[in-house]
Amino acid sequence: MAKPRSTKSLSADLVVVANRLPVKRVENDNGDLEWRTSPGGLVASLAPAIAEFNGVAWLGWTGEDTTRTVAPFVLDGMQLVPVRLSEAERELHYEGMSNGTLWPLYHDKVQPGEFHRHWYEGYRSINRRFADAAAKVASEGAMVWVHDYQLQLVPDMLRELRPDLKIGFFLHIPFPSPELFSQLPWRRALTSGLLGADLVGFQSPSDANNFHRLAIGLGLATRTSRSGLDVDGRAVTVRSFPIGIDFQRYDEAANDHAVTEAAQDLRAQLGQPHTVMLGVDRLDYTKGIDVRLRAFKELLADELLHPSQVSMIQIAEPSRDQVDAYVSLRERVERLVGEINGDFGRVGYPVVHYIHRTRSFEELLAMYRAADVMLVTPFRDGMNLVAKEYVAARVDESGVLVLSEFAGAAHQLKDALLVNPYDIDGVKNAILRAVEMGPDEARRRMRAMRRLVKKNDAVSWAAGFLNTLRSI
Ligand code: ADQ
Repeated sequence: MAKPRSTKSLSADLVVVANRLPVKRVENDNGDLEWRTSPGGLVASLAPAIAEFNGVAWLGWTGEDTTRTVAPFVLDGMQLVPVRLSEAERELHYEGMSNGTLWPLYHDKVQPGEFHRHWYEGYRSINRRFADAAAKVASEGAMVWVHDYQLQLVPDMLRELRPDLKIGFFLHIPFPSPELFSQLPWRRALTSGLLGADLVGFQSPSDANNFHRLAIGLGLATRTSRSGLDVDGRAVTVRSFPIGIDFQRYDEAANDHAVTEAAQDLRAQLGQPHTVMLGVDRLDYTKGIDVRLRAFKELLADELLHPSQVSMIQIAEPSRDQVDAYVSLRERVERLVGEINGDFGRVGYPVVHYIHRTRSFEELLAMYRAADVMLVTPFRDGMNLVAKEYVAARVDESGVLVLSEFAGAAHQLKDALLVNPYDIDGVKNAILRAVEMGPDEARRRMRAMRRLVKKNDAVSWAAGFLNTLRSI
């Protein structure tokens, strides 16, 4: 890992603007703190593209309370430009407007959101700070790629400052129907914010279509084609770019001897012969963790599944645990886990193994490899990378994926068993089908999904977006 050094003059042909920088400050062997890039994720997908540009800069928050400005630095060939964000600013911009207003609204109001004018003001001022910073770093005619719901005002703000730039925006979460979006008091400002981009990208065609319809409905754009808009004489392209994962990294690591052994150990600990079901999610109310637990509980109560033949592992990554809705979800999930084990477990043999912690890449892989059935049941999800990670990790082409039809991944992974997470009986039937599926059918389905996840990987996603932006 390259040692960070300060940048002298900042000027980049590609500027990535995201809420977070892809780095963490960690202690090195000498006991000093140094920045390290997080493996995987957006950075990995951009790696091949970086070579094509004359300087790449990434703007974002460091993850630390920075009331003072941290100087830009170079790491792994990228200029990293920290944007300062105090605790109080984060409360308005991130916890408030982003996660208290936009997150629930964009996920079809699975939980009611809150609309507060002071949150919006905080959101706007932080978006302004990001736009100002991007305007300073971008070279003449550069491409700027803005990411996600925390920064929707940036494209238009940046266009005003720097009309020479090519601006792209990608939304990682779903985009709601115009009818739902129109509840937002700031609907025009946010829509105009996005229309400042030359290219607005979404996870699925239905998200893109929702935005296309909204912009026309609000009278902020006119239709030029199915994916084209005219905004005051300027062309804006609206398209879907389903995000992918680094297939090769998962595929290779899943074949690793240590991972294979860890998966075998895990299965041995659970008792044999046995069907292992798995859920891996951030502990978020959009992910439908409670749905699959309820379905599992009913299947055990109906004696359609037997506790000596099946067990479930649920890994729930701690997330946004300052927010009331997340606290009550955690209580609900943990009560259900307790009820299932209370009703159906034996001493030393719980039926649900629940882990509320972050797990390492290798540990997750071992679980993916150990699981016969993967349960991905969100009420709404932009894509859901876990579904794709499971497929990439199934190197022996076995295993069955049960997938919500309301995850973006369902547009691509048609060979999963698709379910409506609001229909408990439907989820129960799919789980039973998955448990009982013969190896030939499972292999045929998994093989087709692996081909798809491999072909549409993270690198091809980033290249697809950047090439489209370059060409318009
Ligand atoms: P998320 O809502 O965070 O992402 P997801 O796409 O499933 O959802 O990604 C979660 C990531 O966290 C996966 O890579 C997974 O392996 C990891 N993870 C989950 N639990 C973990 C644990 N306990 N320990 C360690 N790692 C864990 C948002 C959108 C999604 C969209 C992505 C990418 O909400 O819809 O797919 O961005 O665009």
